[in-house]
Amino acid sequence: MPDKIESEVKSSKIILAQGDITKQTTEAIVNAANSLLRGGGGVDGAIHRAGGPKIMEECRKIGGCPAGEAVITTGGNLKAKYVIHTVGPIWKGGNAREEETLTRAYQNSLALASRKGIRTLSFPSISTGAYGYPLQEASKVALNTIGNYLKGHPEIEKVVVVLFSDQDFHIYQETLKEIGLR
Ligand code: AR6
Repeated sequence: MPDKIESEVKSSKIILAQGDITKQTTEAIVNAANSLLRGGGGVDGAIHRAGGPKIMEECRKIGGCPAGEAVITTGGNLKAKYVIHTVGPIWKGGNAREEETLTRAYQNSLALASRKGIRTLSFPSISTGAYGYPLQEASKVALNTIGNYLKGHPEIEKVVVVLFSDQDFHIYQETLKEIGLR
């Protein structure tokens, strides 16, 4: 019985959304950054454009973030109060510990949110754009890691995974069903 309750709680806490993560109203949004924290294209570019120069100023002070780790800045002009910057792995074929690094990127972002008292946060699909991680495999890593974290961390109330394209959204939906969270 307790298992069932746990999985019900867990599933209702993970929400899939389609669109632009910069519009999210969760307390924090997660950025798929690079290890220099110097901005770039994709979701990183969109977050810095929408959030304004304050975020980059803070990133410069922090200096950098190795792959698999996470750091935090304020949200600048965004609706979100914070941006958690994490760095996913660059896909090199699957034998370069990509899965482990991607798992750590999600885990460390969630752990940082917990430490900061953040209860609601949004993730993009880390590493599946410029860094080339195959989407279906990445969706399993993302949703399993978030689901496992939420089991032991009731302080996090809601995690939104924001998918940019229709196709990505459908693949994540299928994965959520497959792994039993929907
Ligand atoms: N909202 C939500 N998702 C988005 C948005 C958005 N506004 N824009 C793009 N995506 P990517 P990565 C999706 O390339 O693969 C940057 O230059 C996109 O469709 O942003 O981790 C950094 O500086 C894809 O599914 O991140 C790094 O150098 C997903 O976000 C590098 O790219 C991730 O794509 C990081 O590459």
